[in-house]
Amino acid sequence: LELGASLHLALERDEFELHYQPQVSLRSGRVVGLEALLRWRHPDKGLLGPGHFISFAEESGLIIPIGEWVLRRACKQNKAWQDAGLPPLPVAVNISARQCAQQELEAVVRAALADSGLAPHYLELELTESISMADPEHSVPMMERMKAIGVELSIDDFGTGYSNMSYLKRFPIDRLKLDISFVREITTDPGSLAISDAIITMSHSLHLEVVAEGVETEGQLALLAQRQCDIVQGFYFSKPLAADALEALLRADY
Ligand code: G
Ligand code: G
Ligand code: MN
Ligand code: NA
Repeated sequence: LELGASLHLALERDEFELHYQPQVSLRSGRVVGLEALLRWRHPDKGLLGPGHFISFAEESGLIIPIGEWVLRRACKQNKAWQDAGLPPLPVAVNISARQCAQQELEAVVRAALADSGLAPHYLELELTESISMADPEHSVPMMERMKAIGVELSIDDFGTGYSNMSYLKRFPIDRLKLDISFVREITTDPGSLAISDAIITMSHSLHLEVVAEGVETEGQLALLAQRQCDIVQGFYFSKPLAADALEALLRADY
């Protein structure tokens, strides 16, 4: 089968899964959020990450129905955890450029919230820096419509795009996600530390929280804490986990 046909079938056969990676507050040491990450439970090839199919899905437009599935599943799962008595946490969902460009995104988000019963502030949308900055005349009103629904907004992979910083203050966002490339070298490259430090300071001046991505070592964690980073996410705490494993982790953390 051609990849497009396989992805269609995968949706029909319910072969997609969301895995969840915890985000940990540096202040409290507690889990304060989750990022939902898409996986494909392929009948022959096993569990496939987005690297195997997400760019094709974006180019072919299949990211639209797949992205809708992701939003619905993340909201439904998060509501189920809340109903089961777990501490309520926001779940962050990655939104692709094609979804952002769609007028229907607002209706899709509203429907996912309404059908799941999840309160809007427990859903966060991650928009990449390149999407947000590429066409601010479109992205700013889109973000404002999302904030009017009551969802949280973050800018993903921050620091890698060609940001016009003057737009940042116009974005009605809640947090920035410091790109993994800075975190990876933060203990070895003074430039990466300087940029991370500058992004954290600027974010706080703009009343934004900073989430550091890809934290793998004690050393990275210590530097980020020293520079007042708010939240950390990475293999140091946990890989992205299937829903049942994540639930067990939350029960232990609670
Ligand atoms: O763990 P990881 O391999 O899950 O993710 C790889 C890339 O795929 C990341 O850039 C991530 O943002 C992207 N990605 C993961 N899940 C989704 C999703 O549900 N939708 C979109 N558009 N991108 C995703
Ligand atoms: O682009 P985005 O931030 O949405 O993608 C997150 C990606 O980073 C996923 O592929 C996820 O599996 C991966 N990831 C999460 N934590 C770590 C980490 O500590 N190290 C590395 N190398 N990748 C990570
Ligand atoms: Mn992300
Ligand atoms: Na990222």
